[in-house]
Amino acid sequence: MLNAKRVAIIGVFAALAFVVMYIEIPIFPAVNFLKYDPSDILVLLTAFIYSPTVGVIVLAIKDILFFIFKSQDIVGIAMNFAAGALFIVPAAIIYGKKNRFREILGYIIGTVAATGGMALLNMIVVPYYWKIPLEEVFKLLPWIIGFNAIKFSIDSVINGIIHRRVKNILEPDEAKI
Ligand code: RBF
Repeated sequence: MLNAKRVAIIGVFAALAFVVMYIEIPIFPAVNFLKYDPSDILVLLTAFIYSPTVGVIVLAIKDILFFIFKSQDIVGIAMNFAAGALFIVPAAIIYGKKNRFREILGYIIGTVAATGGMALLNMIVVPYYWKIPLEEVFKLLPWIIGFNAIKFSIDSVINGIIHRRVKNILEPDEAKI
């Protein structure tokens, strides 16, 4: 259910995620257009505590703000959104506010979905974006896969450590698991 408190919290999380997205760390020099930032942890928190739909809304607000105020790169933002959605939607659905096992399974399936899905998407997008032949993009594939696997593994571990505590603070009446 969406009450005024929840709408306010969702707005704060979207704003925080937008600011956190300014931390842009390229993990591998070979694919320095892929930049790690921890903002999807805030998105995943809202998806876990509220719902996958709320998570997608927070992800979209974060990306729209970042597009307007920082990057102005529609391809980069679309890829960030696609990666985030491929990760948080399966993770939050599988978790389903159930138990630790479902939560960990959610992280694993989410990370695999985002890593596999983004490998495919990059094969389609990168040849146009960098105007390089597909053979060249194939050489980047291990780095692209590695980047996404690392990015979403970090997000999973941090979310796994903090999500119950954050839930206890935000929704003390409902926080059981
Ligand atoms: N972000 C990801 O999390 N995974 C990706 O596979 C991914 N592929 C991208 C491919 C291209 C061509 C671009 C321009 C960006 C991509 N991004 C990806 C987003 C990037 O890491 C960064 O978040 C955005 O560019 C915003 O700075």
